[in-house]
Amino acid sequence: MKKPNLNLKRASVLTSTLLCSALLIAAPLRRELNEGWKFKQARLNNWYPATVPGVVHTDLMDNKIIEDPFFRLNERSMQWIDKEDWVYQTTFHLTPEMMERQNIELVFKGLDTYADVYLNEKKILEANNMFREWRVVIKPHLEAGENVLKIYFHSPIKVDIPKCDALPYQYEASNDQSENGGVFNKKVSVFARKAGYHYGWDWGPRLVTSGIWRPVYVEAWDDARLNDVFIRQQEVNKNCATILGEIEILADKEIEKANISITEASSGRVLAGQSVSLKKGMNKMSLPFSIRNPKLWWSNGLGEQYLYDFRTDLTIDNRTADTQTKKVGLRSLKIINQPDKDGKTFYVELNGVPVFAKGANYIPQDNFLPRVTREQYEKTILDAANVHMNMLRIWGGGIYEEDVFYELCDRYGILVWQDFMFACSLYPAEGELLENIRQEAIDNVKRLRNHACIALWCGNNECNDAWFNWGWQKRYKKQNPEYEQIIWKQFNDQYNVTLPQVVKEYAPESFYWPSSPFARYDGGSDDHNGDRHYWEVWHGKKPIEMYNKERSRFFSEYGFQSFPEFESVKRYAPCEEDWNIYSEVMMSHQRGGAHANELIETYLLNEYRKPRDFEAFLYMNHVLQGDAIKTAIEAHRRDMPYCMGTLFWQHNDCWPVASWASRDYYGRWKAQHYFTRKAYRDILVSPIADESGILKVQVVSDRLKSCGGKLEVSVIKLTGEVLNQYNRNVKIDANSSRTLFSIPLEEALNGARKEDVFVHAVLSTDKGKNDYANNYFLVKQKEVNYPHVMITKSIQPIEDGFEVTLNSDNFARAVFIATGDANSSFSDNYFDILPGSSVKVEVYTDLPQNVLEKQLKIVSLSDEY
Ligand code: BMA
Repeated sequence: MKKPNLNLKRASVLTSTLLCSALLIAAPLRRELNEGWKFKQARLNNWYPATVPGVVHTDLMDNKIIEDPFFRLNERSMQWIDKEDWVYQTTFHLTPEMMERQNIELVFKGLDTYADVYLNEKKILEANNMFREWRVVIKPHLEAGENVLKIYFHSPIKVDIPKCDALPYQYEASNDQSENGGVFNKKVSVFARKAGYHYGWDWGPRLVTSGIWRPVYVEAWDDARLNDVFIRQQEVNKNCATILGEIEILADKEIEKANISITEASSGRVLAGQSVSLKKGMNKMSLPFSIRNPKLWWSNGLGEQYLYDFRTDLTIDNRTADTQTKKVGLRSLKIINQPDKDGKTFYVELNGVPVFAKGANYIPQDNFLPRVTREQYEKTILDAANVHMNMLRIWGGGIYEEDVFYELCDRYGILVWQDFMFACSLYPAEGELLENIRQEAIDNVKRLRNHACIALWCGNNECNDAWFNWGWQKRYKKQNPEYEQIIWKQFNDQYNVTLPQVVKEYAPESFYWPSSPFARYDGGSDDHNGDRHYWEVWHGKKPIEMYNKERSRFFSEYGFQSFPEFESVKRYAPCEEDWNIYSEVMMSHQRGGAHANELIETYLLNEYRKPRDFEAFLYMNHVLQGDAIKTAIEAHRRDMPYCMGTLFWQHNDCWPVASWASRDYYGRWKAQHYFTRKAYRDILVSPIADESGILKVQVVSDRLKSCGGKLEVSVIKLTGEVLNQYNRNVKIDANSSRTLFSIPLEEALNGARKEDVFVHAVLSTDKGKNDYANNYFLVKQKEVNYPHVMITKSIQPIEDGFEVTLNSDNFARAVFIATGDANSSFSDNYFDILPGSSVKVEVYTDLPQNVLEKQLKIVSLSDEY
């Protein structure tokens, strides 16, 4: 289990340049403007203190003007905020040393969204895209003493409603909750280059923010500075990495002689160096170099995540004018999308090896983005790495993530499927707006292209499928064929021309995929080409066992809903009257509506028996969700190499809600996340009975080397009697999926009834060091004859908590342990205890032993009926 790395470099705008500025006289000076800010409603006069970076909702909360929007029904009374304009203001002095520099610029890493910026009452910028960075020359407008920086944020709703009203047609935006925002059917989200989920989603509230959401700083420099460094990996293999350092230098005058070099910081070895003359303006140069026998970067589970520190130095007159260090993992990464006998493949090839992608879809961690801490980022990525994920998909309705997200993915080996920020909508992509989109793409491709973790760039989420398969194209055509043509042209210009051009120009070795899911340019997705979002289980109401039948070359989405666990529910719905999934409060935290609740209930009663109360319902909902996704993951892995990826929907929540997430907003793992940890291990042992009455055990290995092992398959009564036990010595091929055991089920059952037994398969490998176990049931959970269980516990103190040993007389299914409202975490949960056996769990908690003894709740499935 990987633990947080406390020494992780702080991701801030103040990176190496600032550190060096103390030592090197000429280096650019930077000063973050994060102090002294105040804000007000534009049409009123009361100023309040503000936090920068931040957004208006959190500032209103900090000043006790509004309550927590996530609590009970509070979101509803906060819809006025996005219809107001807001003003943020601060004053600053620059040191004489900064003021003396020839060039002084103001840099905004992010403004949300329609922002007019004034310096000393002079308008210096009109920003209109949350995802772009803005840099303004301010030297001419600066005062030697106090400077006033004021930012006027226009209501994104008021700015965009007229654009919506002016059109004879509407742009589709299926998740925009305009009614909840009090603007009827005016789906304005498509007009703003702003995170789509702010306007509501089927797991998210409508809270449309404004604010200085990323750092703002002043940068002062003389002569020249490094504008950008791209460590372009042209070809990497185990013998050699061929690299081009593509460097942009901005000079304020002609400089006859400068020197540029790239050094491997840890060894001090200079890899490339060149003497150059600089012209006034932007200078672009390429420094080729190679590294023999490079240490390669691997995704989680396949090897080390080695990162080189490449330092680029710009020297003028023997003084370092600027320096930048990039941490870079060297790897060859390709997406193999080639015709084969079944259709067209879709998989990651890393350092020449086909990699089965195991992971999840990721949405922003909060509606109020700037308050997500580094610790939360680290936990989020570790919660992926520690359940053996190797990929996260940054979904297109959120944001291009913070730098720290990608640094952590580089560090822990999580490949990133990066969507551009477009989802489930059509966008007015022409003229200025298309140019705005192009600039946004350039900013973000340039910002992220050095990260080893970036696996691919993808045009959007589901827009292509929506056009062809959800009836959108037909609807426009019916309304007016001209509208269909206009919108399709914009669509094509955006996803099939502009975005791929940007990727080709700024990250030439990267792969661009027009949409997710995608199969071909003239139609929707399918099951034998490209990637697929499979929602027939859940949205399509198909039975869970369909996961065992449906195929794809790469499942980039599928999911199953659950509510958060009871302790989490109590934080946002604390009143007893709330404790019913149809209560007003619970419904407001279920954005799939009553329909989604009914789906959970229907699936639950199809698969399990009736839970005895609300709390039991929440627990059983978790087991249901966990079992469903476990079924899907195992099926997808068994189907490799036809299928080469499985990313469930979704890794996290942005507020407390019923959703498809496997961890709730407060970071608590649901059953699904614990089940995922087992299902995503490097080796999967997956028993399954097929329709012809054969019980087989399939073993899937992601390892790059073959290994031997002992496979033991037992058919056991839930009360403990072993009916049959089979032992096989097996060889497990590298990167393979094979059936290593099969037997007629009748024979294995030995006359026992399916309802009374479970199949237990264990593979022991690596000289007995590793056991891979799995339990399998031959009937639906509601038909299993779970006997009543007696679980006894004993508790031993350990560092940071206690070791709890649980013993059960009979088979105990999905044993859930909880410590009430205490903030505890568990080494495992929702685990099975075999009849007459024990399981040891570590509980990390602040509770003293006597309180834990009293408070520890232990539940298993048979108790909850
Ligand atoms: C997928 C996503 C999201 C959505 C989820 C659940 O298709 O792309 O837009 O939230 O389904 O419905």
